[in-house]
Amino acid sequence: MQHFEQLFTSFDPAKAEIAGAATTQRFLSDLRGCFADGNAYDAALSSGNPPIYHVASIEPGCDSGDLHLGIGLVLPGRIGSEYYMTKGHFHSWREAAEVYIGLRGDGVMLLENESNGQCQLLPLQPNRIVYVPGHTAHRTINIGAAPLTYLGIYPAKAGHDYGASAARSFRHVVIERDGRPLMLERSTLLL
Ligand code: PAN
Ligand code: ZN
Repeated sequence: MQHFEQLFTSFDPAKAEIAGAATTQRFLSDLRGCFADGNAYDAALSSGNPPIYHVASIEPGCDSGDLHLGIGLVLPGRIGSEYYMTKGHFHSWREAAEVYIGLRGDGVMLLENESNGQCQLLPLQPNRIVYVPGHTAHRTINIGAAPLTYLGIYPAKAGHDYGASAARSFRHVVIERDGRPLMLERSTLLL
């Protein structure tokens, strides 16, 4: 059953706001276990609990052919040398793919395939499209100095799985090194 008022709407690409949409705000405390440097995380949290990102979602229907969409904004910043990022997830319905479109700022998407562990780091920037295949954990990372905003479109029945496999154990981390992003295997980090 579709909600007519959600079939036509407008959005603010700079603020990542959609008229009338429900918005989820994530703070640093919501990302416990995501950042590789636990000491840097605890230190940052002890001096405050800053917002890290938010997502405004439109969910017009939930039949098997329906689509949902979300506009996200990840603030600029780092915990230790690791950039601010989303929790990241698999879709609960693993086959569900997703299309991301960059709107503002300078970001990357970290993709990790569930079955073979293969990982990719793809640019997420204005006028760029990232196709996230099914069975792929995905995380959005702001590598710039300004807010990163993007639009994501996915099957209504995708669902979000934030379990240990996605949120806590992405095998790779993206850190800032000499002013540039660098992807490293988590297991090689000496902290
Ligand atoms: C996006 C994400 C959004 C926030 O709309 O939900 O970027 O990231 P987390 O869900 O990992 O907190 C999406 O991929 N939806 O499926
Ligand atoms: Zn998704």
